[in-house]
Amino acid sequence: METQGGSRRLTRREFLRLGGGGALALLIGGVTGMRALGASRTGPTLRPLAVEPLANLPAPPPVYIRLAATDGFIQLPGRARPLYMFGFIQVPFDAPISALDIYKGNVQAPAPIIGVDEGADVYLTLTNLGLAMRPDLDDSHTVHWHGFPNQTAVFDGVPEASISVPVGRDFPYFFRPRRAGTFMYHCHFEDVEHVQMGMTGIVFVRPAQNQGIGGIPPGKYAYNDGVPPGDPRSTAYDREFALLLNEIWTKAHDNLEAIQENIWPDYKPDYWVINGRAYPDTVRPNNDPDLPNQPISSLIQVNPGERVLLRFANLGYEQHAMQLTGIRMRVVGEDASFLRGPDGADLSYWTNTVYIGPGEARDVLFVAPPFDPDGPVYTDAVGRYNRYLLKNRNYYAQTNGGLPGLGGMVTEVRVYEGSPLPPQMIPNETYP
Ligand SMILES: [Cu+2]
Repeated sequence: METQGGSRRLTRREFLRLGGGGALALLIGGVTGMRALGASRTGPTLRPLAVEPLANLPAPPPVYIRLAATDGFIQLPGRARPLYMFGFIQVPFDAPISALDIYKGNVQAPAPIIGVDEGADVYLTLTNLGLAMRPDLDDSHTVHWHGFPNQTAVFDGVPEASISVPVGRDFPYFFRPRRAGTFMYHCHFEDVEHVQMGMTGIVFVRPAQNQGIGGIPPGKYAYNDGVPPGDPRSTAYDREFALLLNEIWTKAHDNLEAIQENIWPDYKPDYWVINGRAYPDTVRPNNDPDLPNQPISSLIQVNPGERVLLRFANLGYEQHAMQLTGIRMRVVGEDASFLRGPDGADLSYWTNTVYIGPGEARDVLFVAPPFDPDGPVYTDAVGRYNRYLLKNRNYYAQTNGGLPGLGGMVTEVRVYEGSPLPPQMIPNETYP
């Protein structure tokens, strides 16, 4: 073992061992089903508690992602007509633009979840397919990786400061994530409109520590915490769920569909969604056939005693207060910043309500309680479970278009009897 400048070089044996157990860059969703991009990783290091760039390490293999920008429709409970959206959808990386017509007008909401490894070279090509419903709107689009620290202007996706992608063209963005945590991405072209219309997604960065360093075993960690999983300061987890919060002002969407001017200062949302779905659709499984353009579930299915990471991001225009009734949550990261002081002090905190402003993210851990056979018990295809609601504590956000009954920004944590669930293979995995 050698240590150089705070990072550690690997022996050849360690290098090979780590390369064989590579972490994954994962995407979920797409109207055709779950997708995963593999990227084996060879460059881990134990990081000091403060943020520091990877150094003197072999580069991990690059990751290639291509997103197409277009429009389409989603379903909302209690609303008779589908809702018009803009958005992104994952498409084949090497296909010519002329082969992508099948995706035009077939957008997904929200955009795919993107998970990449710290230090990986990420190539993200954005292709603008144009809008099927509004061919008169020849809007450009961009990808802005919100909160990402090491960007250059040309890859930042702010059109006024760099470039944007016109209809029928590609642009290759390049990122090298240097910091673990939960970020988000969105179009920055006419951003008030395009963000509200659905060009939003979660991107998160897995820490180098996942490969196992020193006394810390390989595993899943939210941050480079520098402590073994049994330590109370650990950020180790068994399952992770990316939860993108948005409100929807349906009038704006209807106006855009009907070629009407929209007055944005009148913003008055009437739906509140997690991963593009309103309750009870939030608890339907991934790739539910009744929600072909909203493939990402928010259902949190867990075994008793498991450690769960919630990756919250808010790309609405309101602050949201997400409450998990009956289970304490520990906030370990805010806006992709690990809550640990420069002297190593643990700055994480316990709460039952996580407050998240627009453009903000939170990394939150909880431990699933034991199954309680005497509590209210429900049954689904997996088995018997206790149910804990994860919900926006504001009553106005628990409705679907003002209709009676529980709806909106609400989902469920299901803790099953026994431990019937297999290890999680992808974020937000569901077991229908
Ligand atoms: Cu856009």
